[in-house]
Amino acid sequence: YITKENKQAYQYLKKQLIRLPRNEYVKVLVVDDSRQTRNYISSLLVRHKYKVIEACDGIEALKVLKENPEVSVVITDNEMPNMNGEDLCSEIRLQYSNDEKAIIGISSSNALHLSARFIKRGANDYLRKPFNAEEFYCRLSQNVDMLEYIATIKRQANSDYLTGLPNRRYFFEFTNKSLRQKSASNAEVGLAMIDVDHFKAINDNYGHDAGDEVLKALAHAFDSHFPGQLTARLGGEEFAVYFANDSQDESLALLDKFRAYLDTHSAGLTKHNIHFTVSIGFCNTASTNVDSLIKEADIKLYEAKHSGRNKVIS
Ligand code: GH3
Ligand code: MG
Ligand code: MG
Ligand code: MG
Ligand code: MG
Repeated sequence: YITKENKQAYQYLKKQLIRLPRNEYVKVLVVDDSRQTRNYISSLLVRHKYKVIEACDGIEALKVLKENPEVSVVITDNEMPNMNGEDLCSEIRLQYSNDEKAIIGISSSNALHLSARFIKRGANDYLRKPFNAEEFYCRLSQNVDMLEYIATIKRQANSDYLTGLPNRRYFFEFTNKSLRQKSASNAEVGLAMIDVDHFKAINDNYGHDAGDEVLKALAHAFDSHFPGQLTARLGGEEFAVYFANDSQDESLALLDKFRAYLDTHSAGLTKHNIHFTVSIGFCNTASTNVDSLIKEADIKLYEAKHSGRNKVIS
């Protein structure tokens, strides 16, 4: 169904060379039982630098999605053997949310309300065949924009603006989910509370900006010292590390190495050569509730503070 109109649109686009570099990161799954239609849609996508993968029916599409988790858009026909497009939408929505994958239904059927049916089953958009290539590009691009907006908002909602670390909200959601999963196996987890020593004095002596710089340097140091753990800024100059896969000895060794590293290297981490240290409280139990873990780690942190600071207490 390469219409004259489509051909004209092709020529137009060729001249315009509308190319969005981000398309190169977007992988689209094209689902249609007609090889000719698949080839046509794929050629439109490739022309705009999208990555493309194909499937000939709903069953194969689900398999392809499982094997290619990076696919973010599914463009699907409705009438296909084994599993049609509407059923495919429902199946996709059982497994993937709207913010992970966009679905665009495409059909030449005259069936009443097919567009509404597609959307009710979880599609984000619908195009009637034969379609205009430019409309196709616009709608696809809008759906990709939407996925990107959601990803940006999610990233911002879950991270701390100053340090870029996961924030309190993310930390609680992640650890509570992890603890629920672990409670079945009664596995032990560890939690450390890390607090900068005499941070108020740093602000007072060097200014608030220098204090911010210390917090950023500290967050940066987490990356190399806790590569397999979740680290977060819970607020102020208070940070947490969640150990889901380490023994108590391993966790304590990492924490004390971190503490010692800051004691000897922290001055070199900031512009103003500010030497700073941290106190750490650690607990390790089979709790199912992150609040109780934090409470326990906080008690240990308090002990670390009151017995001289710059130490790890468990
Ligand atoms: P301690 O060793 O007992 O932990 O003493 P401290 O001075 O570190 O603790 P305190 O709780 O008295 O002071 C924490 C200070 O952290 C107070 C607050 O103004 C400052 N603070 C909180 N958030 C920020 C921030 O984002 N940037 C800066 N620069 N300072 C912050
Ligand atoms: Mg078909
Ligand atoms: Mg304090
Ligand atoms: Mg402090
Ligand atoms: Mg504090």
